[in-house]
Amino acid sequence: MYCLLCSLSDCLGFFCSVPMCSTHDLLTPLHFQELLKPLRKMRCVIVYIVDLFDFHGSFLYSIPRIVGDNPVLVIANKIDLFPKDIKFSRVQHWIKQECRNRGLHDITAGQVHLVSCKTGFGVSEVLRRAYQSAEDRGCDIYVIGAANAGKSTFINHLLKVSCCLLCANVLCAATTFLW
Ligand SMILES: Nc1nc2c(ncn2[C@@H]2O[C@H](COP(=O)(O)OP(=O)(O)O)[C@@H](O)[C@H]2O)c(=O)[nH]1
Ligand SMILES: [Mg+2]
Repeated sequence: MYCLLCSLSDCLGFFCSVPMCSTHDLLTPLHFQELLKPLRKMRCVIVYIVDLFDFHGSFLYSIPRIVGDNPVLVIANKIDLFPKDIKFSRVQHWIKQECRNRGLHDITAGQVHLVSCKTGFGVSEVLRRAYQSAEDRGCDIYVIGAANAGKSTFINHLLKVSCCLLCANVLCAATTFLW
């Protein structure tokens, strides 16, 4: 792997000293792989986030081994960075094919969601599908993805929506009070 900073520093004639990954015990790729190992044996629904703007860079090549036989919903995130007239079905088809080529053989275009976790575009549909699948299987949902794919933004959006729903319920309860 070759980082952007390395390629720039090559051109500019200085040495890039940014390490490709941390050497801290809790931040090594091996540690993360160990953390994810139990997932393949668990009954769960996987929401797998990839960065659409850096699809191959953010694709986890170990994903087929991580998910096992569990159902996977693919979130192709950061669609807001693409032109507005982009043809969704073609992008979905391309992602489906790329996922299949990388070992997620059962992925269908319907399991690929073009989303912007930043603006919230497409998030409610993917949530509805994930909740439904988790309810049917009676299991939890796990959100996984490479660094910078958008996991935190997705979960923050989720929390914001949940808070709004909670407020809406309180408001509804308040307005339907008899006194
Ligand atoms: N344009 C755009 N940027 C996003 C989106 N989702 C996340 N980001 C940005 O991508 C970067 C990494 O996001 P983050 O949620 O921290 O990724 P994580 O490492 O997977 O938790 C941050 O700068 C986010 O603001 C999105 O839908 N659109
Ligand atoms: Mg994060």
